Amino acid sequence: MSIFGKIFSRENKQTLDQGLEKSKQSVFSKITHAIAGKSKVDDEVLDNLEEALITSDVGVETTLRIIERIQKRVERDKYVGTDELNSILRQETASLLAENNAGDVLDFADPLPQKPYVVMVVGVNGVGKTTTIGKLAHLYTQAGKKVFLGAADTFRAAAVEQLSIWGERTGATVVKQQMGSDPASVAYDTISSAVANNADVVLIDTAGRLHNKVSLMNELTKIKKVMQKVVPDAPHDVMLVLDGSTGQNAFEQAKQFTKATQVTSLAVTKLDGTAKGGVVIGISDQFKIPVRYIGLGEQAEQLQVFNRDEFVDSLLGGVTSGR
Ligand SMILES: Nc1nc2c(ncn2[C@@H]2O[C@H](COP(=O)(O)OP(=O)(O)O)[C@@H](O)[C@H]2O)c(=O)[nH]1
Ligand SMILES: [Mg+2]
Repeated sequence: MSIFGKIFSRENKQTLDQGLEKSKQSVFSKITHAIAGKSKVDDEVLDNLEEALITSDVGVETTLRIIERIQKRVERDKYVGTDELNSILRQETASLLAENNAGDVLDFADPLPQKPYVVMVVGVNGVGKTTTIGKLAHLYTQAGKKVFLGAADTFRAAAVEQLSIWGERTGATVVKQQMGSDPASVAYDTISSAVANNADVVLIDTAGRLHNKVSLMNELTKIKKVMQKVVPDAPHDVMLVLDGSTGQNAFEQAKQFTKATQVTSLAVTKLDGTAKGGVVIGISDQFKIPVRYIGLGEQAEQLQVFNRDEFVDSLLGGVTSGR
């Protein structure tokens, strides 16, 4: 079954709308300002819209791409009223994201491509890695999957403890060693144990130290190599977690990590309580890596599969006229 039918229930849309409320308000007022007193979309309106998007954390390059698309439509259609601008903006933004296949995801209940399906979760300290893993454990166990979690962030005792709590809460099995042990060894234990127990999904938590690119690269490479002794094509997904509330800083982290390791998916957290939600559009466009999940709160149910159309609708919806 497609996720559109199942995952995007009305409750999900509500969670998304509520989570993006601040971002939406901020974008809304900027766009309203951009078209104030204008009935026709002209160069001045487009300049103002450009500024509105850039200051909404969409990012310069992505903003320019969106504006260019709108400009083409305006040229083609000759007269475009500002009352149509919002729907054009939504259409063009959604189709820009579609080019990267962002938002094409599986249902949690669907069979996974490999068994066990191994996900290594990376990102700097505090972005929400452990929380996202806990939420995923919840969603997968709810869908009937057997989940193993690897506590490979061994640098802080609290990190192992935090993952154990998510294990208790969700029924996922947590594999851990004492604090300070070798992360690669924890990853090895987790995968061995997952294979022996016929698990469906393995989520490996890692420490988010970004002191320098070389040491980060070495550490992640070592963890990967050790995993491959048990499951030769593991990890099947390297998921980078980014804190959306840091706006442009999240861009920077994505740049650093994609240089250090091959990132295959993204999760953007903490979109609730920030006005910087536009960053998801820029990140999704610029890195050509699918944004798979978004975090809209601390609760397990507040992690969502990223759906570009719903996201664009929630973030940019509702502005109809400047007159
Ligand atoms: N509001 C909100 N808080 C979040 C979200 N994701 C994580 N957090 C909080 O961010 C803090 C750091 O998260 P944690 O998972 O420990 O980050 P880690 O160091 O990357 O593992 C915790 O207090 C989490 O509850 C989210 O989507 N929304
Ligand atoms: Mg953690």
